[in-house]
Amino acid sequence: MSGLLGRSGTLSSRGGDTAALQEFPVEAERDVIARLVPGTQLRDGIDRILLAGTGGLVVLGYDERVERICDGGFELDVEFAPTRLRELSKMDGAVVLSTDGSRIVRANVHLVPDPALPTVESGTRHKAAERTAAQTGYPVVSVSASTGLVTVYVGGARHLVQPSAIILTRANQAMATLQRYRSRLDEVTRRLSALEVEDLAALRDVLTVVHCLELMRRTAGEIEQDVLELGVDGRQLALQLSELIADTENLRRLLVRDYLVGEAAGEAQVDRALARLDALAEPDLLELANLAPPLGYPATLEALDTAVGPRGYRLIAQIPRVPFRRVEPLVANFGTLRALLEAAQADLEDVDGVNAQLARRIREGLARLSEHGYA
Ligand code: 3AT
Ligand code: 3AT
Ligand code: MN
Repeated sequence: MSGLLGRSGTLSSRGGDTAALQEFPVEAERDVIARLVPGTQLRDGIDRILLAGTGGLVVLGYDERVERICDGGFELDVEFAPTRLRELSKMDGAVVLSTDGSRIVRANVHLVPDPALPTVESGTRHKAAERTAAQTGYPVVSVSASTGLVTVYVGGARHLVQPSAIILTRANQAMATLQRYRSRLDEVTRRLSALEVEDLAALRDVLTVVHCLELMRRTAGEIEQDVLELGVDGRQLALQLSELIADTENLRRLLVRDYLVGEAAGEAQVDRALARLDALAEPDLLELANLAPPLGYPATLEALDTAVGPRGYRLIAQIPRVPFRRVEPLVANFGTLRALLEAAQADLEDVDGVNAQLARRIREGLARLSEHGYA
């Protein structure tokens, strides 16, 4: 499924008979959106059409398929420029760009796509745009003179190209939510660490952290989509986002590696568990118990009270100057955080690749963890 679907219904895929269209060069929606973001020449041209209020119809590609449905107008073949696009859009009909977008090939064209192709639109401009996109596989942009809405049609889907101000309002709200999740994540993670060294953790405490991570992941995904659509207007947002979610992907993996039921998990098993967490729908996240099955526990309230102990990946990885490649053999050797905490320096040195200096560092780190809750 496309990542663009589902969000506020702006991009909706239609079913229907698209089998005959498979051979056409349908661009991925993401790529099409990227061609239209603020900062691009094409977007500049569209914004100018909006200012002029004339409306517009722009076909983003030209080959024999497009040529066949072009009626009249005139051939130009000039370099693309935002101002030219605006001037040419003052005329009736469509403007056709070369497939790479660098040239304006034709203008004042009447598009005559197959009228049998289904369309949800009612205006003639929008009908023509939707059908032309479906028939040729090239994206088609319509700028509505009456509503000021900009729509891009791609294959059987369409997407509303919204002004940055509207997207930013939405994105900033999501960012505030993400910030709240972040503070909560830091809080519940600290709590889990403290419980882990005391050997007092229950599945509930682990899932509370996982839950927070899943909420963050979904919110971050929405913001990422907005960042994509904002182009140059989204730089600030992108920085904020990457700062907030910096280590969360890593944390997710470490938690799964620490707690997945059964033998110490390999990468493939971890990926599978993470995919199962990903697959949980938003309403599933309302019940903590629903997060238990991906880790191998039943989705029951009683299961939440199960006493659990980590293998130790997450906490050992927190100890400064312990290379991550040493964490693996350490955990493999001792099996649990409990055993690692109880290990003497000499026991640690017995592990492959752990010399006296590293063993001391680990011992000291574990001691700090036990005493202060941080490494
Ligand atoms: P004006 O002189 O601008 O009124 P025009 O021949 O320049 O007429 P336009 O392309 O500006 O025509 O289209 C004006 C409207 O006419 C747009 C659309 O609602 C209607 N229209 C044009 N072609 C058709 C058609 N084939 N079927 C139904 N309505 C059409
Ligand atoms: P607006 O929202 O009014 O801009 P619409 O979908 O209601 O768009 P209209 O019937 O009002 O469309 O037509 C507006 C203009 O769109 C008229 C003409 O310049 C252009 N247009 C309509 N159909 C075609 C077509 N098949 N090919 C090229 N241009 C077209
Ligand atoms: Mn109209």
